[in-house]
Amino acid sequence: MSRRLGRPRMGSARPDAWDATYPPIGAADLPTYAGPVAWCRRPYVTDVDALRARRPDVAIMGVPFDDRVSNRPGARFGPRAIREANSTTGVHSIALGLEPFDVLDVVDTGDVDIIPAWPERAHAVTYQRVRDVMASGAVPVVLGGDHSLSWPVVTAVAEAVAPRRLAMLHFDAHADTADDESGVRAGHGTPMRRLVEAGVIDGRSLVQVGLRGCWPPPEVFAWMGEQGLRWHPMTEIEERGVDAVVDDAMAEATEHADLVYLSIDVDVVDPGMAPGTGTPEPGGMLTRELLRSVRRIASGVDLAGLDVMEVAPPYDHAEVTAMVAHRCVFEAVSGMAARRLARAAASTRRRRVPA
Ligand SMILES: [Mn+2]
Repeated sequence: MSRRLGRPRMGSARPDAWDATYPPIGAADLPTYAGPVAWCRRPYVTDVDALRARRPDVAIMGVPFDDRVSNRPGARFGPRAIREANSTTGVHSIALGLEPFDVLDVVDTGDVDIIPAWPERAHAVTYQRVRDVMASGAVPVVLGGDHSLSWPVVTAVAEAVAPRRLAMLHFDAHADTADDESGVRAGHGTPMRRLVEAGVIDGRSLVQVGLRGCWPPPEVFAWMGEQGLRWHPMTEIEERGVDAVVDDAMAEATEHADLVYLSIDVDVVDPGMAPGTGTPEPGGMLTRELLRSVRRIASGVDLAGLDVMEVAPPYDHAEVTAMVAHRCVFEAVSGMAARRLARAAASTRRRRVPA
């Protein structure tokens, strides 16, 4: 730790020593509960021109929006809670043995300018903001917000990376492939249907992990099968273990695509470990299984973007769900850093091979 605590000057003129000089501690060394709220205390860069000039590797953005939920609202409070759910100034990934911010320039681009109760506007401005941020060359990381946002977000990412083909790895208790929810076609249970229908994601390149409970019904599974979707229910993780399932999911996602988008609905984690979400479903992944999976995916495939959705702080306890989401992003960024380092090492080795 680089922290140098100030020491008062000796020989103070005052008995209380309040004239002592303490060197300022600096924003980076403030405790995590003080100072501005940015993800992992990264620089806060919201201006599009400044982003283009800086060309960061990764851009965090919040979308405080939950007008499209079907059950309990509250995910609009997710982005701020996720940013705050960090009680360490440490930035060392013990799992990967690296400091990601030494490898990648990661900035927090703030929140999309949502107006409550205007969902059509929210989806439009979110789509536009992702396009603007990606023009800087950064990989977008979206803190939700309800899962309906993945429709505009992933559409923007797919358009920005075209003609490279985008796959999606989708961790969720629910498939989010409803045609509509009581007539609503842009709800938080429908985004994956819209993305496949529009051809944004080829059905064969949409791979789901963690499905359980009671939804979707057989006719929706039938549609998913017709589109070529692959899914790995929670029972398969119980039987085969999470690493084997995630290995298969990565192979399936990259079979017909060049880049992967990772979408995480925090309700994939068991509500005992992540209660702060709108549509909880008992019997989910362990936190450590999800964090491990995110780390392996980010270091194992080329990520074009990711989101962590459905964190609803009003139902949370002791910030546990927000901490899961915060760490999902840290594991993803650390995995991307590991992949960058591995690539650099491999190209150095290739250059050393004599001709
Ligand atoms: Mn979802």
